[in-house]
Amino acid sequence: MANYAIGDLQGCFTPFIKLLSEVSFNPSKDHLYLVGDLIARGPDSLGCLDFVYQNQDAITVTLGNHDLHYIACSLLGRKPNPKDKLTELFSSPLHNNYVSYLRTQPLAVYLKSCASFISHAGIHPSWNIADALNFSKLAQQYYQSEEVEYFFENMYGQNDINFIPNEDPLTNFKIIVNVFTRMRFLESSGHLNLSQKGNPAQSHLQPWFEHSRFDCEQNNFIFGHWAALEGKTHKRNVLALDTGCVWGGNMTLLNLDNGERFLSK
Ligand SMILES: [Mn+2]
Repeated sequence: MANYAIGDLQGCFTPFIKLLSEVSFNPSKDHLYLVGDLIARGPDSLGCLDFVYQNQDAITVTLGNHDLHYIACSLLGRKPNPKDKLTELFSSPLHNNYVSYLRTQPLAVYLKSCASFISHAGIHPSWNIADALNFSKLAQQYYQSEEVEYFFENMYGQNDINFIPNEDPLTNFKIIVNVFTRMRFLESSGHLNLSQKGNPAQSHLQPWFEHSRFDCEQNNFIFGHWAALEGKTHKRNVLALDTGCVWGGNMTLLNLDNGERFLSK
């Protein structure tokens, strides 16, 4: 049995399947962790999500911002932005099943066997792993609840405070979603700056993983979301897997058991 992680698919079905065949992925023995953003912008979001849905026993997804947006549009009856290229997904007979399935998936997981924490955008430096997993569970309770529409309706926008838990469930939800699915740079106060997206070399702000807390961590932190990093964090234990396949780059697969990386081309 092997454990693998793959960065953002974003509808790039052909490179996804190519990577799985390169490592002879066997859904009856192996497990695949997808770091999120399975869909949106790329040529075949339906192909990607349907494959994941059909092989769900062998796959765990840590949801990304595009996955949450798809669930939100669906539950709130909103039309997706044409540039996301999700029309086929919305008109699929399995559309509601896909949405229900995604709502069963977490925002973060921890794999004890390879001491690895996985989420779409990363972990806030002020959160330890136990806190982070509790926060992931808390947000999941909200998006699996009867009040799911209320949470998704009000999910967007910068939260004023980063520090949780708060008394207000919606504030907690926004903070957790922003950290796990949208975070890149932090202000010196620890607040998220959600407006900058580029390469850290061109910013005066600090990427979340540059915090000194990660220098003495025994665990690995695996994330996607930030294509401008081109798979590099310059940290031994912080591993960036979004290598911009949808923008003409590669897709990256990581063997979580031995650290070996595979690129789609
Ligand atoms: Mn993302």
